[in-house]
Amino acid sequence: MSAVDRPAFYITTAIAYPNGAPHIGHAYEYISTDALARFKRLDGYDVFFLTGTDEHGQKMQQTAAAENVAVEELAARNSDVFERMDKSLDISFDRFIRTTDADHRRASIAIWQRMLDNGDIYLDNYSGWYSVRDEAFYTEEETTLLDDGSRISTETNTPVTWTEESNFFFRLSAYQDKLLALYDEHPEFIAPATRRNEIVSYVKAGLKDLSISRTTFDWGVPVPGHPDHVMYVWVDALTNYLTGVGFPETDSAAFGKFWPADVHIIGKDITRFHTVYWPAFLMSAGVDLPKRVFVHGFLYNKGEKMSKSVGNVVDPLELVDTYGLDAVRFFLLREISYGQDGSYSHDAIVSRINADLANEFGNLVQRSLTMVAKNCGAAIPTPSEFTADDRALLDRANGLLQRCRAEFDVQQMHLALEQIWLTLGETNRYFTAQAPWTLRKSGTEEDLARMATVLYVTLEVIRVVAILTQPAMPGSSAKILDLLAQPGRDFTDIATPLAPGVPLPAPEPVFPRYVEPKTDE
Ligand code: ME8
Repeated sequence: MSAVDRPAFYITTAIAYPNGAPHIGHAYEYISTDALARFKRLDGYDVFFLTGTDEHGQKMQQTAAAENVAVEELAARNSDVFERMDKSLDISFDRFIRTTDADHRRASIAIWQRMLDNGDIYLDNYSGWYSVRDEAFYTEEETTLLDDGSRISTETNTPVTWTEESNFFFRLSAYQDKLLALYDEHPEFIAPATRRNEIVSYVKAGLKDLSISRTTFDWGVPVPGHPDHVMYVWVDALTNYLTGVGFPETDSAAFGKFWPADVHIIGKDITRFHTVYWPAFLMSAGVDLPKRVFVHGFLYNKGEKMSKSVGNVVDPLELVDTYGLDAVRFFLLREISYGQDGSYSHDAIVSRINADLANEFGNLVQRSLTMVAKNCGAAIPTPSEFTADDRALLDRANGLLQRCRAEFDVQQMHLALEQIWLTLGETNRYFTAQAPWTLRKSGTEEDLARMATVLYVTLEVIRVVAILTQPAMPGSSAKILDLLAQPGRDFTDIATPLAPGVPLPAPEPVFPRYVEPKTDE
């Protein structure tokens, strides 16, 4: 099928603030979004996967000043670090957008103009409590006065300062009913449901107009006709999702094909921006709304919060060096219920590597392929008639695609992987019960034929599983499919069973056990 015939699927991550190095929370978001993008590609979609960096705003300017570098330089340097990390993590993005890109500036000005033309932008005096770290305003009631006389946001514990300026405002208050109608008519717009409920209550409580320009610093997209104002960083940041597919050229092929986005993947701290402000901006600008915003949880290091601003950051690439890329990807996708908070620790990662990858999967691959190499002429064995047990297992493997698809469609990758591993568990039990090594020892013609059938069935399940684990573990899955000499790796290829007689390369271990490095005593 050519790209023209394939259905479109547009998926995005949040764009990160490049005011520091990426942490494991960022890596988690990219890996999970990547798994979703890869799944759709393998399932026949023409996927556009957008990620990148959010480079404007006061936070960036302040960090640059503190580090004594030009803000452009800080942004470029750190944006490169993010892009390099994406590549090291096998993130299959189609574009890495930077909000300092020229086309993004055009898109931001265009959306502003559309909101202005719709009568939703006006100039007014503003005073309020601003948190630079959150790049957000708080009302007095949303802040707490500390003993030392300073004030913080009650929700996020970040310092706030009293800010007074003449700002442009967006008439957010006018969108309360429209937003509530959206959540009502499209309950799938915000997931998981707990996030949706929070947002519905928040909007029901009433919306104030939103300050959307700044005059106290200049690192941002200038407001059209008012060069003394820069756009509030979130106006420009959210617009990246439109820039990525060609806005403001709404007649362009890319925009026609990919907008509205199928799903924005974000973390829980930016839900309000994506499910209240963003749809309101788009309604005002007369642009279709994204179909869904999926909110993932936060990752905690053994239960402890880490963030760039706090400084207890774990370098994702160090984890990859220690455990291997696919082990880290698998761990994050399998261990954490997508949409909920999760924790990682050395012991938890090692346990997934040794139990799920080495024992359940790697061992099965190694044992079956070694037997085939030694006893079946190093080629896909020729099965004889299938027994009821063989058929049950093959049917189960063939049904996996549908189950995985149902889970991936609602971003529940951990449940898809659980299904796959239940099937691997079943296959291990089958392999032990059928004991092909005993059949080989017996050596009768009948038993050898049965051994070939058992090995064929086992390899066939491994083939289907390896095709389906590609979104989670692209490298290792490809290696297994190489060991099975299988060029057909799309989901449509699942329906074509292994062809007997195809020569196989020498087996190699794919998922080694994690062994603690020896320490000097
Ligand atoms: O919020 N665990 O950028 P950012 C999981 N520029 N996810 C985490 C996390 C953690 N510990 N910490 C952060 C921004 N994240 C804005 C986004 S989008 C138009 C603009 C997630 O670098 C966070 O929730 O602070 C967000 O989805 C992403 O990492 C980037 O965070």
